[in-house]
Amino acid sequence: MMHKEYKRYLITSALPYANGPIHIGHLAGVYIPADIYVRYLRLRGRKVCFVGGSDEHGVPITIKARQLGITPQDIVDKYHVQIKESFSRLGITFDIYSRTTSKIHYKTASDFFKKLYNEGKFLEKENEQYFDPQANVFLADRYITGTCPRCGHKGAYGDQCEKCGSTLSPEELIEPRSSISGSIPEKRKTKHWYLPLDRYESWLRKWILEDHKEWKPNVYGQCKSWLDNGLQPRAVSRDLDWGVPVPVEGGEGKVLYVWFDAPIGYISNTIELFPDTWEEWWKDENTKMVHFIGKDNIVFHCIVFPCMLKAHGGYILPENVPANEFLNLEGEKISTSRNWAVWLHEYLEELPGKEDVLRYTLCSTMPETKDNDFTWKDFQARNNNELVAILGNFVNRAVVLTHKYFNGCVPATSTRTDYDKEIMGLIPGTAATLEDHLEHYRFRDALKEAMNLARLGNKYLADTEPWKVAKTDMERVGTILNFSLQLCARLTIALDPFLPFTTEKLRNILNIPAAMPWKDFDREALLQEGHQLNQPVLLFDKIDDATIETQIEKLKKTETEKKDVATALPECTIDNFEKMDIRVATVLQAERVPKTEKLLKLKIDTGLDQRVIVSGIAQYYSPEEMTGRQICILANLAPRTIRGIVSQGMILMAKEPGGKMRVISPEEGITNGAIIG
Ligand code: B3M
Ligand code: ZN
Repeated sequence: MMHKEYKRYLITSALPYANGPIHIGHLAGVYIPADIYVRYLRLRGRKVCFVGGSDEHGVPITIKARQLGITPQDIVDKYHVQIKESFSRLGITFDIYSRTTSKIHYKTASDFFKKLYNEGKFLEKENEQYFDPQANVFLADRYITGTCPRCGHKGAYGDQCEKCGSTLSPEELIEPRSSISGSIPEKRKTKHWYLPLDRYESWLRKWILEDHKEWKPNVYGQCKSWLDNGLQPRAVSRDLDWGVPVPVEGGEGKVLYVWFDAPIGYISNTIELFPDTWEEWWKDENTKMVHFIGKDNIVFHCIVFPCMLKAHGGYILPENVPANEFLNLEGEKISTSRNWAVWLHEYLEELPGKEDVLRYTLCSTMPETKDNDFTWKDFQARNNNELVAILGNFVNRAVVLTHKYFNGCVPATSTRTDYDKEIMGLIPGTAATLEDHLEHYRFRDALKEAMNLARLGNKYLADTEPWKVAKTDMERVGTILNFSLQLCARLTIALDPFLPFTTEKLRNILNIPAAMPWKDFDREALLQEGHQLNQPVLLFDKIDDATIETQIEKLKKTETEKKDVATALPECTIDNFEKMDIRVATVLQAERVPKTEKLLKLKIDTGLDQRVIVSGIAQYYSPEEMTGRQICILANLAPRTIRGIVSQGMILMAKEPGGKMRVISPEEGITNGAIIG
């Protein structure tokens, strides 16, 4: 297929929410492929703008802020900086990495909305929504908690139960409560603006299903199924106080829906980068726009955002949306809440200098057509058996031998054997194959093809054995090494999009001052005869078992710790707390309750009285250990009869991960009856 030649390439990668760090799933899904692609385009001399940035709105950010008692701005400030820095350390070469809380973005998103509003492109609808009468705010679904109608879990959210995984609507929750004030939410009328996607359906059908049959099957398939199911108008505003304010009459107290403003962030960030020329990037048909995203963002980039652009008018549409599937970790879904993830910022600290090993592994296992799995063992094997044993080994042998026999100068070639010709004959096809893979977003195949050059070099050295030939025929050795060094130089081009740190090292070893352009790929003599090489350094080190074990242990450990920590309860009020009479007491006597394994009968002094509490701690404490000890009790818990004994109150205990119960002991010498609160 012929490719249209474009004047410029606008490449976007999903704007990550700035409420947590980046993990390997994000990288393999979005940022590694996008970066490989833009590096390749730049090598080809194309004019490229690679846009990234933080998505700083959305309800999860406000919830996290509330939980931590800080502002949403505090959260996004922290993570924006962390994410931006970790990307740059991994060599992700954005031309701009800005944020959706920037002034320019507020103006751009606001103007975009106003234009659609003024031109009557929205529907206005009033509906009923849950409202918190005490906090005086409408409640996003996430802010309503209650009992899951499916599994009975008490802390289910208005949009989802995290225990059983069901998608819910707030109406389904049993005993819904506002997690802001704890009060019972009530229904109130509220007005919102909707983008009538249904009106764009036939246009979308043609644009995607007919004109973009070349999109990846996973992307095309998802779009088709959305379209076949029929599109509905989508609300583009929310009752929230964190976001871009709705800039029209009646918009007070409302903000743009995060998925309305976030993709406009691509535009805002381009404006920030090119205040004068941004329009040529967004409005000229000679720009090729490509969105790199994960599969959960397909509908927004293939359906919603294109409809927004179409409704606005004047904008180009994406030429492709090469979404990836998901990356799993050690056979399980990556989960940020369970901490089942490899975090980029931690990786960079713990495995310094191994940026390209991560890039290599994630590209090799990229979930291009289906979900894929990252394992630490595979990471180790790819490093040791491929990067070290193939690439590193080949380069090292070629350079070390050149130093040994030719003082580090590229030797002259003489007669080529038939074998030489056979091997060299394999090279000219590589550039074209690589291009074909890269132009079609097949990054795994492309990397394999580039690595095949190193494989070829290794095989060539093993077959020709210059170290043996050196005893008899130095001219022949020169020919072998010249060819090998040309191959090393070619690797600096072929691998540059994938392993930029390594190709830089390699260029230093080969004494190539600047990156060679893609068009040099097929040139036979990339290095001139007599060219002086620098001293070799190893491109890669072996990764030992201990390093891998440490990572696996860390993963397992954080996961068990996290898994057993009870999930947070919905917010409560001081009133809820003040109803509880919690005070310090002393155990006067303790004995086992006969015929039970778990129960101790404790006689205690509460300062108010002496009373009996039966407690299920016999597995953890002997009567002797408890006697004389100060403890904390809930004194006004309604009495219960346990094994015929009336228990008046409850001892406060901490339940360790794993279930072990520990008594909470106050500091020594506190008066019995002292109130805790
Ligand atoms: N922040 C969703 C995500 O990280 C969202 C992407 C926005 S791209 C405009 O999955
Ligand atoms: Zn449930």
